[in-house]
Amino acid sequence: MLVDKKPDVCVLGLGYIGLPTAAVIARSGCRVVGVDVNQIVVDTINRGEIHIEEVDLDGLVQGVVARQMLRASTMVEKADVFVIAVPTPFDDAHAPDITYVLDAATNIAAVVKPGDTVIIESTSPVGTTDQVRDLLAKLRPDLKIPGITGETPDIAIAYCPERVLPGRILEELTNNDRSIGGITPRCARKALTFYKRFVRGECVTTDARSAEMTKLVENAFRDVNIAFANELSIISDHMGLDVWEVIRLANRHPRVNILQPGPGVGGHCIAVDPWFIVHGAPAQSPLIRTARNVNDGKVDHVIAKATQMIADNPTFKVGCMGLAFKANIDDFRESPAMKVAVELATKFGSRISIIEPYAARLPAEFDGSGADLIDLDTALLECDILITLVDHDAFKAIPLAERVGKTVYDVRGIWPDQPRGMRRATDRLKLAS
Ligand code: SAJ
Repeated sequence: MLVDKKPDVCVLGLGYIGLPTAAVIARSGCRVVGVDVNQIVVDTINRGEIHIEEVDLDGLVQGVVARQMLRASTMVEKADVFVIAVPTPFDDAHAPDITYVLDAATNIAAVVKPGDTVIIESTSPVGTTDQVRDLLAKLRPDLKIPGITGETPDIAIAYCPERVLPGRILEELTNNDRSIGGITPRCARKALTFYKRFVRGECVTTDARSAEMTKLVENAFRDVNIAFANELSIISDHMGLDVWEVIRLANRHPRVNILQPGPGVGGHCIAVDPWFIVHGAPAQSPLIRTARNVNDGKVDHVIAKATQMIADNPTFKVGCMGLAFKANIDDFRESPAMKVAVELATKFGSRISIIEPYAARLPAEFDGSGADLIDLDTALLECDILITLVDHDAFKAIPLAERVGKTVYDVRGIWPDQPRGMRRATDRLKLAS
């Protein structure tokens, strides 16, 4: 009879990826201990509560904690499988910092035993899994390490990036395909067996370096494509064209699918990961570097255009619509919409109102600016200029009848029926005067 002992699992890092991952693994029937350096996070989870917002995560964590399948700790504990899901930030020169991954590996080295599998999920520069292997080999000379020993290794080491979309994490964690890169094919096979327990999508094995690069490439691909859309919007402004009309028509071509321009690229992944490629191969990556610069530059373009519009209409009250880094979420960190709104609030003070259904109060960045937070009804009553910085569903649902007479800078293109852009808005103003 085939004996299927469910592995005990230790997940290191209980953030936006680590906590949902730990909870989904626990739901599959494995006992999981989640590890985080933050005592408050650990206490919160042990109460069956969560410290981040994600659809359906609260109920799942509550359930697996209540059934004692998941608990949190500040200390790494013995387990059969270790999953590293800690942050990998970059420094001012855009160089990746894998200190947290190496710290996690150091803690694992203290408890890892023959038969265990160590998996890195953190987005990492190519070569990180090799570095973790070398560190484990140094710290645990008693173990036969894959890629170093000529015999059957004692442990397996693999890289398996997450690719979930915030707002759909639980669904995508289960249903998305996964790339699993082993230090050796045996390592990949061991990690594959583990992921098959809770992933319904296809799990495809490869080597560790290819898996590391795959993750970076996915986000760089999206960044380059968004940069194309953002550059088109700047060109269209210069040429007096409506970029949304141009994209709408171009996308009717069967092999053209242009993404949506916006105020720039936010979040913690797409604006970061391409730099890991550029840092690894600077001379070979001019396109990826330029795309990053185009997307970062789009924020300045939006600020300049909005500033002009507000300065040209000194009596108009302005509504900045949205602060989140993308639609229908409450995450304002690394958000281009925030950058634009804060800059306009600093320049124009109490003429600026913020509309953000996902905010209970204005973030501290607005302190002292004079700007206020108002609800949608008030904005539609009081604001003469509306600047759409986020494509929240609540904003998209505003009918033209409620926008009539407003001057609109539709940065996100959410109101296709509105005469768009400064050119038309200004024309309309001239006609009205
Ligand atoms: N954006 C645009 N125009 C578009 C699409 C997006 O301006 O047409 C902007 C968004 O408003 C946002 C930013 O790009 O500011 C990023 O949003 P996103 O929805 O494209 O991606 P994220 O950051 O939420 O998640 C990405 C995803 N990667 C890809 O789609 C290739 C996700 O699958 C990854 O797991 C995640 O990064 C990650 O953790 O790496």
